[in-house]
Amino acid sequence: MPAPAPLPTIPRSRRFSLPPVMKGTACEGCGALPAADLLAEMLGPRMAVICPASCAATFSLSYTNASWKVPFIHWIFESAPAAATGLRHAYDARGMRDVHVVCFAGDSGTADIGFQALSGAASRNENILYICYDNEVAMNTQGQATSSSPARARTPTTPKGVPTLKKNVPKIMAAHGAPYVATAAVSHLEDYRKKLRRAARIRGFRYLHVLTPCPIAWGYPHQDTIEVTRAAVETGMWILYEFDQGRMKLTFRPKRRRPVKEYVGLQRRFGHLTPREVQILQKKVDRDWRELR
Ligand SMILES: Cc1ncc(C[n+]2csc(CCOP(=O)(O)OP(=O)(O)O)c2C)c(N)n1
Ligand code: SF4
Ligand SMILES: [Mg+2]
Repeated sequence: MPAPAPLPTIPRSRRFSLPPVMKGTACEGCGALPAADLLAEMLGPRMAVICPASCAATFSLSYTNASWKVPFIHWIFESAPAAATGLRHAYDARGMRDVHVVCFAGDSGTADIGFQALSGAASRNENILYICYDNEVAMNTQGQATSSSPARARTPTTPKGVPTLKKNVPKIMAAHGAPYVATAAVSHLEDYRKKLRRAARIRGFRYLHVLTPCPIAWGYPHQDTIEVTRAAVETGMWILYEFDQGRMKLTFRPKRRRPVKEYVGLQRRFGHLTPREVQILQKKVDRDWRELR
């Protein structure tokens, strides 16, 4: 029987200048793709990836195409860290301790349905690397709000804006005593690269939380993914830091923080906000930074 014709792929944004480690079927401008790309570049080929239901699972496997060039398991939504635990122990039993076992999961799979398994694996200090790519919605099922959605963002399930604050999963992971916890963003790839390198050297539970915008859910032109992510970091809406063996360090400090309105103004999901509401968001960011200092 002739081999099936390859499925058409959507071209990737020209702004991602990384080598094509991944060739998935993500939408153009998908922030999750460079996050996966750099992971594959840094840790491949001695890596196995467990990915719960999510956009990443969808763009990683389609029909007969697999994007990753390493063992890849598309796992059920709620228990990727439990599966990773089993795989880790299986590799160890075979003496394959140098293989990195990595969970690559969305924010809903991390902060909501997968949280129990995540907390369990962190408490047991399992020797796995967990990467949450955060597009701040459950995008694979049309963009419902998650507990990682930011306050006031409009989603299909919160048409008037999310009424609660974004859950701070990295801090919760640090409170578990995990040896390495860090945040990252696809606008600051060198910072992300360093954190992947550091995480790869440490044994025990490691957690990276990467901000990976989705042009469709956030409402901006697909070619602006890097600019939008950079605005998140430079306004202080997303803070780059690490907890290395319990010691907290900021890894990027904007010289002059840009006003929050420059970030929210780029996205339709915040288009309903009044100047007063933007001011409230600004005050919250100012408070967070004062606390950090
Ligand atoms: C037990 C269970 N409930 C619901 C779903 C449907 N489902 C698949 S992916 C998904 C959302 C995933 O959101 P997230 O983890 O943020 O990843 P994203 O899709 O945003 O990349 C949901 C609700 C499922 N697969 N399994
Ligand atoms: S819907 Fe958004 S998160 Fe999902 S693949 Fe497309 S751009 Fe990426
Ligand atoms: Mg998501």
